[in-house]
Amino acid sequence: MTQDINEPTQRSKTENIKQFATKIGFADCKVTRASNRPKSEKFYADWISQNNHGEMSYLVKHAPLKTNPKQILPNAKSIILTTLNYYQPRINQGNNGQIARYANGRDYHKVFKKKLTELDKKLNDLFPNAQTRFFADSGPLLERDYATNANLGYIGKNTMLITPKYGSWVLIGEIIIDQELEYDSFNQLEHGVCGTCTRCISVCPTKALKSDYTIDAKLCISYLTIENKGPIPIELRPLMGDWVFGCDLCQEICPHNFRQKPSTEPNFNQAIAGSQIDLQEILSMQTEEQFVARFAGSPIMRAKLRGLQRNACVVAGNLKRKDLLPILTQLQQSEDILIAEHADWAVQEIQKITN
Ligand code: B12
Repeated sequence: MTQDINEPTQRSKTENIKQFATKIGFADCKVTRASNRPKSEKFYADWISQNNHGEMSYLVKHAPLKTNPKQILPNAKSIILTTLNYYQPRINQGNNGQIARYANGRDYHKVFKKKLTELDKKLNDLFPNAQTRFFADSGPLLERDYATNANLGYIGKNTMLITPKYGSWVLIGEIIIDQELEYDSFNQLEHGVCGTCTRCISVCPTKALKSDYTIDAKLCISYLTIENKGPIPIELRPLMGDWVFGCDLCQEICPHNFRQKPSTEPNFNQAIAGSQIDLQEILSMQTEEQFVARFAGSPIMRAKLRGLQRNACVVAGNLKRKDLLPILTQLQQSEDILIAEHADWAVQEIQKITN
């Protein structure tokens, strides 16, 4: 049987998908074979067995799925990987808490969900009855590896996916589909290399980055301020500086990030938390309702009021914010022992210079 010349071929369908993805605001879109197992399968297992994941137990639970899309979609054939540029110039005034750039505006999970839903509809037009599953971040796939397989970028010593157009200031989302597409493959020549550069390793105050492209997540300021729900280890507190939610130091120092371009995605520009946060405002919040009213729709919600206040105490102590002593003294009496203890630590840090 001869193929109908009007029937779009795999190549033109793939091209159509990529064009549509960039039209709806993705920075890039590439495709890898679902059966193309990431090279880091063993690396991931070792990373977990060495307890680099700390208390992120979902990473252990996800281990069998991380490199096995067929366990997510049984007839998985292709993974369509997309990136979104989220870079924002930092507007910091005065001595306050810093927020990582990815968390300045609207939660990227929501932004991806909307865009991936649109892309998914497009896929359904091109392949009626196709089965798909999509994720961004919260899914159980080793996203950076699949993104590398699809040639979206390469992994740097800061463990970030570094892209030719936007450096590492991109987030990743993907759609798994049970259809064959035209595939991209990793081409080192299209990317930079880290070479002998170790700036990210040196800049990390908590020494979370190792020289073998690995991170000890338990030491990463991002983990300490977001994923960690308990006390922040005392010896790490002074090293957190003014980071109250996440950290960008290992990206800011990266020479590949000269490629940064402000994101045109309105949801990222619409600052909910902004790049800097008023510590007095955070420390004075009394109810979860106040917290939700201020941060609804923002990634900050993940820390909850309790986590954010804990972090704000540490930053207040590090910045020696004498003006915050009255509110910190009140928090020393908190019924929540986590808050009381962190407030206590901050008061002692501030009094070290004021006495
Ligand atoms: C758990 C997690 C964290 C943890 C652990 C981070 C880590 N490096 O593993 C913590 C809380 C610390 C964290 C922090 C951040 N995260 Co995070 N995180 C994740 C999550 C959910 C899983 C990552 C994971 O499985 N880690 C385990 C390690 C072993 O796997 P991996 O890092 O993905 O990939 C490794 C292997 O592929 C291997 N590898 C690949 N090639 C090679 C080559 C060689 C030679 C070697 C040896 C290894 C190797 O090295 C990679 C890096 O370790 C992913 C989303 C996802 N579903 O994948 C987001 C994700 C990695 N995070 C992301 C972001 C944005 C961040 C922060 C920048 C947020 C912030 N500003 O605070 C920081 C960056 C800190 C850093 N330098 O990694 C983005 C990264 C985008 C990008 N451009 O790379 C992701 C992909 C989310 C998304 N969908 O966009 N994160």
